[in-house]
Amino acid sequence: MVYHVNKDLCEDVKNVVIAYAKSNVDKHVQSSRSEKKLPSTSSFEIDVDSATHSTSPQEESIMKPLPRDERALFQEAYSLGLIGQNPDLPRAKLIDHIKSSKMIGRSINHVSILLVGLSGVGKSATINHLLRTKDEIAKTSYFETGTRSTQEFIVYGSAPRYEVEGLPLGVVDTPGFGDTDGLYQDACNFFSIQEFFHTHPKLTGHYPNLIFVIVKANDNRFSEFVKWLEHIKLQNLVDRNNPNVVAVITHVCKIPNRKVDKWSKIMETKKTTVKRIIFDALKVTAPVVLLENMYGKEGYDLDVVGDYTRLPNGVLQPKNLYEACADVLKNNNDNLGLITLNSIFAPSTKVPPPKRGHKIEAKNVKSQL
Ligand SMILES: Nc1nc2c(ncn2[C@@H]2O[C@H](COP(=O)(O)OP(=O)(O)OP(=O)(O)O)[C@@H](O)[C@H]2O)c(=O)[nH]1
Ligand SMILES: [Mg+2]
Repeated sequence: MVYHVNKDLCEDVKNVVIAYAKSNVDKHVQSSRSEKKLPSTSSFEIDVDSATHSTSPQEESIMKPLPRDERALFQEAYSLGLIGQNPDLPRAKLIDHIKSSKMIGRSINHVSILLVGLSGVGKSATINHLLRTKDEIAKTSYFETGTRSTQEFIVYGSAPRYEVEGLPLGVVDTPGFGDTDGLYQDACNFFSIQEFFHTHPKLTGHYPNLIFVIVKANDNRFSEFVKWLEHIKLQNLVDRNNPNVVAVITHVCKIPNRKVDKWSKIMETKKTTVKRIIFDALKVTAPVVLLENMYGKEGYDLDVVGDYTRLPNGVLQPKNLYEACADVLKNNNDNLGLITLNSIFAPSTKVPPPKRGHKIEAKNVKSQL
């Protein structure tokens, strides 16, 4: 599906974008406040119920997918005797976890991570890094803007402890903002993100479980960054009551790092700046994670430690990113998000090959000229 923006928008695209988005705010999601029950911890390996990742064939044979909709969720809860009591059955625990995510406006059967940021900051490369895909599943581009659509890549996990399989995690790549094709292209990109969430079969009306705001360590497009954040705010996807934002600084090895102390100091300053800008624009506090996507032999040839690589300050990536995500999900009591993240990214779990999911093309201004 190609989402077209009328040519008249060229007159004053920004105002139209803002007005249109504002008119949709009321229709979109309103989350309820939830009590935060789980303490924040930086250990990624701790599951909501200290879950193990056993995969014995016997356990797998009783596993089922998530309830397909709210009616199915209710029916299952009823059949388990969950209405009015709380038995200690695996699927009953699962339903409790789904309910905790539903309480804060997250989808009951589709966990999602949305990536946003200016053009060329490394959104697509971060997806490839996170999903550890050998092939470049999300197309990256060095010379010109790479991504011209909002495109989801889905991986599926399973959690035998809760007798659930096919737990979907949709990682959503988006076109960048502020590229050389100008304001009209920015508007088309903005609408493709908005349309993606308005038409997604499982995400419509829900907040993404996580939003990665990506910035580049050696980028000084601060005013564009602030503008983009303001646009993102208008999409009504940032949850101020249960903050779902994680900031990611990419290209970190581009900053000279022979003297690690100096590098670490520079990085701390950058982290503080990014945190402040995000807070000012989105009114949420976000953890900030450092990432180098060119970690292999063709790039900075970072030390490999198991499934991870080591940044100049010794921190393992993308473990640092999973841990920041797990903390956010725990703080929000977003337990379906946490089970799903753990089922896919727990140590020694092989990330399954991603499948392409929902997609909304952004009109390519250049190709129309
Ligand atoms: N050195 C270095 N290069 C990176 C990093 N992340 C991405 N790149 C490179 O930067 C270029 C742009 O990366 P992309 O992932 O295409 O950036 P994007 O944000 O998806 O770009 P658009 O889709 O155009 O908005 C590519 O050549 C990547 O290989 C990083 O952490 N370090
Ligand atoms: Mg891209």
